[in-house]
Amino acid sequence: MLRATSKGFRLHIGFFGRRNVGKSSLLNAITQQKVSIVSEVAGTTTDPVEKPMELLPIGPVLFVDTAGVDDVGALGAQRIEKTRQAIGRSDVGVLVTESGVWGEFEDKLLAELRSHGIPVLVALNKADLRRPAAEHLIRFAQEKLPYAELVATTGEGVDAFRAKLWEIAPAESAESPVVLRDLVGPGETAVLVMPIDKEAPKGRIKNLQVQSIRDLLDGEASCMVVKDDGLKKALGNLKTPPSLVVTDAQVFEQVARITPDSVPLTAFSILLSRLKGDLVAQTRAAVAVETLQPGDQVLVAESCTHHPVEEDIGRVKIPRWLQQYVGGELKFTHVKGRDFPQDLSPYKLVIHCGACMWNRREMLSRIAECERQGVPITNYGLVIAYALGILERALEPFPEALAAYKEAQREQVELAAVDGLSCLSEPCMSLVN
Ligand SMILES: Nc1nc2c(ncn2[C@@H]2O[C@H](COP(=O)(O)OP(=O)(O)OP(=O)(O)O)[C@@H](O)[C@H]2O)c(=O)[nH]1
Ligand code: SF4
Ligand SMILES: [Mg+2]
Repeated sequence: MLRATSKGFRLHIGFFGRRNVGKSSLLNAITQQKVSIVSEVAGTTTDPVEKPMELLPIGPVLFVDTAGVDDVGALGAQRIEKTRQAIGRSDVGVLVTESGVWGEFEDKLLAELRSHGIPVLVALNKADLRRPAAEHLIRFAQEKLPYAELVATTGEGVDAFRAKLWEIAPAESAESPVVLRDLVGPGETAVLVMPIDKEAPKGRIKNLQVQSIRDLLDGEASCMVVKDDGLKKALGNLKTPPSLVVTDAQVFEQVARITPDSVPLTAFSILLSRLKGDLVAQTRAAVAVETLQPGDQVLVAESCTHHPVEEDIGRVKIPRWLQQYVGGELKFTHVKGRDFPQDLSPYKLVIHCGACMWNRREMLSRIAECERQGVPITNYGLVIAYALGILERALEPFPEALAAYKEAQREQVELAAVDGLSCLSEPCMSLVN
């Protein structure tokens, strides 16, 4: 079953502002549905409310209605944190105010939205109660800050608001993301290897694999989908070798053995790192495994809460391998979803899932935070490929990442020579067993 556009590929549009300014009313007006609860009581929305929709002409979007962030107190602090996280994953920020009201709060919020480098649209709501103040409009014009006047409760001005959103939405939001079609030319063939074992959810195919098929078809390429035990036969049946083999990292080793060296090979998780994260930075971080020492703390993070296969990799396989590799116990902390520690200083390394359910901005914001705090962040597939000694081969389709990998390895070899540490050339094979 092909899925509709997944959450990760939608343009995320966040609504932010004080309590009671009409953020939820605006979401309901634009979607013409009762998505979010509206009331005259300030602080009605407590957790972010998400609504995916096709917003023409922008395309697939995800609206995120947030809690008003002028709260104080313990509960307020939690809300503020969730709203802050929602800013981190927004591609466009809508700053909702009551028409005629603009204070220090709005200044700070605007500055925070801008610090994330996203376009901002000011929604001057409740325009039926008060006209916008002239001084505010002058300021918006001076700062080239787009705004729209509206009355969310009647829908007045919502069409103009939608048009403004289209004007400020990042140009690339209208383009389909390229998953792998740049690696497989029109008329060429890619082979996708998907192990279907007892852990695979029944009747379902992972998001990225579905998107890969669609992407190849959009690029006028062909695609052959096989299970790992069918790969040898499939390759033998092809008259022309495929331009690329992409495999699930779980069966990387077997697939690498079967696929001739002349055929480029990579993993879905490496495609994910390029699509959702920063392949160069996450590759360098995979090599940082070499710096781990017994007793170090490692953070293992997953973007969603419902993937038993990833859970097994994150909780069992990667910890086992890393501990054997460093020759002693490591302390693992596992987190899921948006539950990510603010202080990363205890951790030597962050190992993240592929974040297939997230948009790129959110993953990039997480990577940027790790970099800011000086903690390397890699992903499951990159660590597995590194463990199996096939990361170099798997990076061949991505010259920039390959160069970063070789450089990081050189640096580690130099460090090892200085410290008299062990080799880098004998990757540990125990992860697969
Ligand atoms: N007159 C008028 N009232 C509005 C308008 N938009 C919203 N309201 C009212 O303002 C109140 C708050 O609306 P909400 O949409 O719940 O506001 P919110 O910003 O989501 O509030 P929190 O979730 O508490 O942060 C409700 O009573 C709405 O009916 C508008 O354009 N004009
Ligand atoms: S845990 Fe990560 S990689 Fe797995 S399904 Fe969730 S978002 Fe995707
Ligand atoms: Mg609300």
